[in-house]
This record gives sequence, C-alpha cells and structure tokens, in this order.
Amino acid sequence: MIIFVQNFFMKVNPDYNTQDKLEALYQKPLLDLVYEAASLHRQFHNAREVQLSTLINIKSGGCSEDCGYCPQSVKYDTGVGVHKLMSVDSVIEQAKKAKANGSSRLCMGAAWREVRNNKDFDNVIEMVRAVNDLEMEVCCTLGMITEEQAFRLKEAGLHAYNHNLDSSEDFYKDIISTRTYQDRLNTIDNARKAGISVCSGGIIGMGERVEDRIGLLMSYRKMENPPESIPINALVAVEGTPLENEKPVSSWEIIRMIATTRICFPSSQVRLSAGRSQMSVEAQALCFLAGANSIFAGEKLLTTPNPDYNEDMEMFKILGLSPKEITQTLSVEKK
Ligand code: SAM
Ligand code: DTB
Ligand code: SF4
Repeated sequence: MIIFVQNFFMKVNPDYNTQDKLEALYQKPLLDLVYEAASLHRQFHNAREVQLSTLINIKSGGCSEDCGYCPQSVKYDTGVGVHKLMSVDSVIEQAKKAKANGSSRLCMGAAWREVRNNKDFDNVIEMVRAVNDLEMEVCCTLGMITEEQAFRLKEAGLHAYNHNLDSSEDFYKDIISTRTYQDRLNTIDNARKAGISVCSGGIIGMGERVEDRIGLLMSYRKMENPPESIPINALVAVEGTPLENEKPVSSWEIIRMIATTRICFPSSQVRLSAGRSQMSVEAQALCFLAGANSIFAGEKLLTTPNPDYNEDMEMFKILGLSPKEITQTLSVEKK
C-alpha cells in the first residue's frame, strides 16, 4: 500500500536529506547519476511528455533591483528597452497563439521589484482571469507580493507564482544587494498561504560553487512544502551586466543539476529553463532523460534568445517526446 501511494507522490527524497549527501550525489559518476534520476523520473512522471510553457514579458526593463545576472535592471546598461505594462488584449492574443502551438502553461513576467496596489496590478488581475479562461495554467512572476496580493491573484485564477531563490543564501549576497534571501522566502510563503502553487528555482553558471547549487536545493528541502515546479536556468551572460564575462557553464553541469534536482524532489516539475540556446540536442536529451519535464517554448525568453518552436518540435520528433496536453494539467484542479 505504501509503495502504491509513493508512486504517485513523493515531495522530497528521504535518502538525500543533508548537504553532504546531496553533494555526493551531484558528484557521482555522470552516467550513474543520470541512471538513478531517470529511474525515479519514470516512477513519478510520464517520461514521454514535456510541458511547453510560454513566457510573456508583460512589463520590460527599468527594474530597480540590482540582480547581477539581469538585463532588465535599471542599474546596468544592456540596451533592453523599458516598456510600460502590455495591454490585456495583446496578452490574450499572445496567449491564444501559445496555446495553438501546444503550450499548456503561460508565464507572465514583469520587471518589478514588487507589486504595488495600483491600476497596473488591476490589469494583471484581468490578464490572469483572461488566460485562466483560455484553460491554460497561468503563472506570474512579478517580484515581491504581499499575502493580500497573493489572495487577489489566487481569486483571479492564478495557478502558480514564480519567485526564484536563485542560489544558496551565502552566494545570493554576492549577486543581489537590494533585497534579502528572507524577502524572497516571505513572498514564496505568501503565495503558499493563498493556496497558489509555487514555482521556484535557480541559476547556475554565475561563478558559484557546487556547494551553492546544493545549498539552493537544501533551502527548498527545508520548506514544509517544497516547490511543485523548479526551474533550472543556465546563466545567459548579457553584455552590460556584472556577470557579462562569466564563461558559459558546461552542459554536463546542467545535466548534473537537473538530475540532482529530480532525485531530490521526485514529484516536482523540473524545468530546463534559460540557456537552451547554447545546448546541443544531445545535451538536452540527457536533461530529459535525467528528469527535466518542461521547457520554455518560443524564440524569446523574457529578453534573451531561446530555440524557436520548429527547432524544438524537430527535437521532440527525434527524441519521441510530445508536449503535455492542456487537459491533463488542469483536470485535477478544475474538478
Ligand atoms: N522581477 C521578477 C523577479 O525577479 O522575480 C520576475 C522576473 S525575473 C527576470 C525571473 C527570473 O529570471 C529571475 O529570478 C532569474 O532566476 C531568471 N533570470 C533573469 N535573468 C537571467 C539570465 N540572464 N540568465 C538566466 N536566468 C535569468
Ligand atoms: C525562470 O526561472 N526562468 C524564466 C522564468 N523563470 C521567468 C526567465 C528566464 C529569463 C532569462 C533572461 C531573459 O530572457 O531576460
Ligand atoms: Fe531582473 Fe527580476 Fe531582479 Fe528586477 S527583480 S532585476 S526583473 S531578476
């Protein structure tokens, strides 16, 4: 009976409950690590399906935070344009296109430090309602939110809130000075209190140590409810940001991080996020084998390039993968 229940759900893997154990796992011979991750992945997920999620940058640039990786910070000269909030109609139009191209999730990102209770937020609420009506999983990433704002988003039909811890608490201080790790944890907590599903992950390739990558996973392990969705981004080094000269992280490191995340959080969605433009199909195939079950679709992430739709469909064909159907993702919730 217990085995039966576990096959549907295992929030955290009890075998890897310390920093040392997880670090040893990350450093295992690569093929052993991938094999262990793939075996677990197949117990909890349909390994032939990968969810397509489309990003819309609803408010670009001019953000007052100083996140060292981010081209949208007002502190760095990156050439990213500053645009006011998109109209509700144009969001709906883009969402419909994304759905027609097989995306079952839509993530709306805003280059804000935090959400303010103003007309822009009212419009975001409208967008959430409209995208939810299209029967897509709707996700937002808008910076810090209060508990009250989280409840408003939930009421409008928000499925998930994305707010990344990015790295270990220790390394975080080297990358961002305008807010604390605790601020990020508080926002995640506010989303949770409102009953919103949590999407939270990190970035590798910022000059951090393996210790910091594992520190990020340990931060999620410590939560009563770890994120249902964990995006793993490889830094896209953008000219003008403090991290512009970071060497691209090796695909082997991305594969290790995906595999370790999958083993640590067997039931969560693991998203192979930024950085795919620099990866071969072979490297991405190993990520899917090791447990990645979602990608961002479309030729642009928020401001940086991503493989285009046709390239991804060609890759899916080669690998025998298909986009996760929309009905499967929403059927549980809408009952
Ligand atoms: N302003 C909101 C926030 O910071 O939560 C939402 C948008 S922000 C751009 C979303 C996430 O994108 C960041 O938390 C970070 O993990 C990721 N990101 C930003 N710039 C990146 C880059 N150059 N390479 C990889 N990931 C990046
Ligand atoms: C996440 O972890 N990665 C996505 C999504 N959540 C919002 C964003 C990646 C952004 C990459 C840099 C850019 O395009 O500006
Ligand atoms: Fe970029 Fe978000 Fe940081 Fe603003 S808060 S600089 S948009 S990552």
